[in-house]
Amino acid sequence: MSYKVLTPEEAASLIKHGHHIGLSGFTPAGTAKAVTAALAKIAEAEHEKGNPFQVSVFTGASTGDSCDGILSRAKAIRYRAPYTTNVDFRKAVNNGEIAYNDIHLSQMAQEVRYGFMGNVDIAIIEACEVTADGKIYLTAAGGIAPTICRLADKIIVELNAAHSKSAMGLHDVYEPLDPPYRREISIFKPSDRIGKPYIQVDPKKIVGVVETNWPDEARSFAAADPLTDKIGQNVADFLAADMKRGIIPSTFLPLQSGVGNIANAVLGALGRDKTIPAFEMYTEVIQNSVIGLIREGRVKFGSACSLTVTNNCLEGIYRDMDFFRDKLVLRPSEISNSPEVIRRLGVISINTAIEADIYGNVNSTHIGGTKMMNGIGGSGDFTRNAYISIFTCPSVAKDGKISAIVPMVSHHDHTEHDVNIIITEQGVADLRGKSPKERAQTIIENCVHPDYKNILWDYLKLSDGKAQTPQSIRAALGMHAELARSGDMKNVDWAQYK
Ligand code: 0RQ
Repeated sequence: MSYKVLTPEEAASLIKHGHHIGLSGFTPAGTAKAVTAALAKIAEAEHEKGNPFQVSVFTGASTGDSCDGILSRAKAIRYRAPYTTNVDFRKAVNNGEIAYNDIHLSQMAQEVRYGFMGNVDIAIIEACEVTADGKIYLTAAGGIAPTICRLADKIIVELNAAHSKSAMGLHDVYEPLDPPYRREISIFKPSDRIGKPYIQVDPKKIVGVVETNWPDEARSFAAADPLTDKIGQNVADFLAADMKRGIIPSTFLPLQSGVGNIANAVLGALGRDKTIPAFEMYTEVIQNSVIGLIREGRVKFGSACSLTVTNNCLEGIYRDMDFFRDKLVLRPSEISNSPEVIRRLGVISINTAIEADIYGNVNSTHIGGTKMMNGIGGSGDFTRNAYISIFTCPSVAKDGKISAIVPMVSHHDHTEHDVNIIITEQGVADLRGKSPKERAQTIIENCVHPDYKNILWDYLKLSDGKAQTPQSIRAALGMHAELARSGDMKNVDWAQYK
């Protein structure tokens, strides 16, 4: 080893109050773990002494508990961007303790490069190999690692033996030039490679290597249930029908799918539907279901930013790398989520909504309009630029007390201009080519739970309809107000708004 070997504690002691730290990883995959866990202990010790100790965290997407969880509980994060899924982080954000900047994942690296968030003091990069001449081989994710390695004053490498060296070669590392010199990103099919399999850094910037053996902290997903299966089947039926009538070419188009139980079930259903030919993925996250479909030959190629899979599944990929080598590529998030490439390839996007409104606007991030759930992630990158953009969700939440379809979303992430299809277990609303009034009819008819259909038809009657987008401005959030008042949206009484 030509670099200084540090303990996690020694490495963490290089990080000072007020520093901006940049982390490898995208979802819990490939994220630095040991140094952030040690940093939390330093923060706690400083807080006990009455000293301030907080850092800003720049990363690719969510991380694992050893980063967002431990640092949030230690009150060691001042600012963080982008997407996160950690429960303790969420609590701290919703208590107003952390400044959270929820930006599109494709924009994270470039906004750091543009200087929007300040400098990067220290990068902490998980690697499966680092060479004496400064080649860093990443593990299970691309994230923003190339950019933060280039910008950071110092780099700490977490050399993690839990990731096999067979991950070397999985990555295609490419960082675009900044405007006004940016050129096209020359990806014309999901399997195209345009970069190098490693990040090249100046070896003098690597201040130390921390040797670990710490598996990724990816969650496992709940098994599909009748509800998620029905949503998945509705998606598969819809896509098969669109292919049959020639809207989707017979070769099919690359798919993007979000994370979570519904996304996993949707992919399961697509894999089973043999009227859909074997397809490719141009996506940000590859979950267990996709790996199974690659093994079965149903998915021909997977381009992503991360392997967000269970550790068993990841070990299987590493073991069978000879099989997977020409079927997978991992890219930095600004490439996996590049609007330019998504538009060019004609990606079909499938993401999950928290709520949608009768006109097709979607809220993916906020509960009740104010409390952060996870973040927008890459859903906006894909939705805005997709060939067909799909949102899925169960028609009701919390034992039916909440309708996922409401008159007006309580927070806007994806607008009516970008959302093509909404799918619940009830059915499919195809919004393409429709006016707002036509969209309201098809969404209520096809996607709304029977308990809420009449409530939404009655809402529409509050307006005389003489508008492009009929709304009763006083009543538009009436179902949310009723939920806050009585705990059940079904109790809404439109009479008070007449
Ligand atoms: O609550 O956790 O208390 O049970 O929200 O909902 O149905 O379990 O669905 O796990 O797939 O998450 C949108 C959050 C869905 C996720 C979201 C409650 C519900 C439950 C979770 P509990 P489910 P999922 C890829 C692309 C945004 C970013 C994105 C997400 C909890 O998919 O973060 O797509 N997406 N990125 O009960 C109140 C409602 C509710 C509600 C659901 N209307 N009101 N609570 N819930 N609807 C990711 C990356 O970019 C890396």
